[in-house]
Amino acid sequence: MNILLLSMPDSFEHTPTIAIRMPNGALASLAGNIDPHHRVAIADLVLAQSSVRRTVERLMHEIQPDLVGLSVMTFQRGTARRIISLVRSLKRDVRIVVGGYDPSLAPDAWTHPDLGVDVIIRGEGELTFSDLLRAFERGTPLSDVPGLWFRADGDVHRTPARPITPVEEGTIRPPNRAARVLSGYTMLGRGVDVVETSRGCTFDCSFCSIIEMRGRNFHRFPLEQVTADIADARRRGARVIFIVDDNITLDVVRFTALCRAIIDAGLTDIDYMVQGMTSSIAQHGGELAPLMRQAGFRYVFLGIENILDEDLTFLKASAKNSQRERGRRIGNASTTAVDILHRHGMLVIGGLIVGNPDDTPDAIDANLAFARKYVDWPYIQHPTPYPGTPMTRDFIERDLVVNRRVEEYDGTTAVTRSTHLSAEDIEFMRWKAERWMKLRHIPTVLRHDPGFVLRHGHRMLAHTFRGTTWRSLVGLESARDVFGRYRALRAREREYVDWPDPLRDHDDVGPALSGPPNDNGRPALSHAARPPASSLTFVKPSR
Ligand code: B12
Ligand code: SF4
Repeated sequence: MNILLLSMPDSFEHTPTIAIRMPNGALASLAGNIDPHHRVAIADLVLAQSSVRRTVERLMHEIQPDLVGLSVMTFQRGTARRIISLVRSLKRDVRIVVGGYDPSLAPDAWTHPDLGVDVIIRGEGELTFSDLLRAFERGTPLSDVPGLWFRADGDVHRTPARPITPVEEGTIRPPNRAARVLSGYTMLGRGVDVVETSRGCTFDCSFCSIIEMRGRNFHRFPLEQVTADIADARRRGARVIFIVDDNITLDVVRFTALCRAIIDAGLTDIDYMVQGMTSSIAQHGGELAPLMRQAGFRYVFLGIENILDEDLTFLKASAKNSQRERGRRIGNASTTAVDILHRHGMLVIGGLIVGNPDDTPDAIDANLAFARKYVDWPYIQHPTPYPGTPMTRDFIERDLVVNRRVEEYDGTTAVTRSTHLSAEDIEFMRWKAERWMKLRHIPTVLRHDPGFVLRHGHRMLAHTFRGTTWRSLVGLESARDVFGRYRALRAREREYVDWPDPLRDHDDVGPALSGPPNDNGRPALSHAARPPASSLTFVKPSR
């Protein structure tokens, strides 16, 4: 079969395409795990952000796909709908398959007949996608493939969930990067790629989608497979690698072994980026951090989440941010973790969440002050009610969700209010403070990538300070005026595809809280069109 796999062009405030254009790791992994006779092409549309329609039209013409697969996050839902409609207009009989976080956690947002999706793949995709292609080729019933919702005979059918894959057994083959047909993956001008070394997490932070997506579990890829994968990315030009594991710091012994394996394999000329828990770094950093640095780790994204205990309790993120002595919690681990990483020459991307239900201006200010003082690059977000997370239910129950347009659920648009502050005020506070924190990081980037900063520094600054004018610089306009302009620009940026949304005229497009349950039995929260529940049937495999 001819297969075209697409990731969406939508990016968000903290990953502007001028500085960061990373490949979607899921698509290469899917491509590496289908039968070898298929002809597969991967197009990360973030590489063609200003020419999405033209690029899709060209690829459809060149590849003549029998099947198009799309990987979609919740804030990319609207773009995905337009792309599906465009693809269908170019080839009526093409099969459309969607997967990733949004289709998995809000499948009911993907079943409207006018949308044209044939199959929704839920959760881990490799084995399900491979089985699906076999079923299409052999003409066997899709009801035999676990992990699907599919359309047949005018109805949407759901098959049983597929169990999580034990990746340590070599069941998942390495990604197929050769299938990528667009080029230009860069991070501050250097070639960038993504690598997975483990999957899953055993924590249950209330804002995170991972638990709803795959339950609480942790699986490790064999280290030889990981170093071979890094070497493959390197051979193809990557000089920066983002390790996309959900929580690599769950198993510090194995993380240490990974650093040693990278060093032994001579793969230390790469800048690695990774996300980690403050508690693990604070507790084990003494041994881990020097090895990380030796292996080439440069940026560590720390999930600090919040520095106030009440907020951490709400986010259910206290345990992963606790500093302990003899098993007893003695405080927040953030400053210790930051300090250890800094002492070993690494830079901290500070992940914080402000605008929680009971946040006051002082609570937000305390977090912003912390970020100003301790982190090198702020990655501050607002609590966002993604489908299926426990936090989403909390916000709804307290009637704090003020914006149901999921296209704006990008993490830096405040879509919920607190009991003390409006969503707009929360976003304004973050936006105003964060721009200056980002500016402060430029000299560090200049030292590491002088050519890039000299060529593109002005565009990075223009992006960070968009909305600013000479009038605002000399004080003739207020920060609120600039913020208003920034928000208008941001709204325009969300129009990535010059093609109508096939569901724009449907009056049943709206909040749908009580959609059909997810695989784990909880209701999905999706803010989009869905068919009447009566048209959904649960099928048992014929075997
Ligand atoms: C790495 C990562 C990033 C990287 C992206 C690197 C890249 N280009 O891939 C960075 C840091 C840049 C990033 C940014 C953002 N991210 Co992010 N990110 C992740 C993370 C940690 C891992 C994703 C990953 O690569 N996993 C490995 C791959 C192999 O697995 P996978 O993506 O799940 O794909 C599997 C299945 O989903 C499925 N599948 C996926 N696509 C498809 C497509 C088809 C056709 C099929 C059949 C199957 C299929 O099969 C795959 C293989 O098993 C997740 C999860 C987490 N724990 O936090 C969040 C996560 C995906 N991000 C999320 C979000 C929201 C964002 C941001 C908007 C910022 C934010 N608010 O958090 C931005 C937006 C990025 C942008 N486009 O501008 C959310 C998505 C929630 C949702 N419901 O949409 C997650 C789940 C985190 C969370 N908040 O809970 N992210
Ligand atoms: S520790 Fe990280 S990956 Fe695990 S549930 Fe919390 S936010 Fe998600």
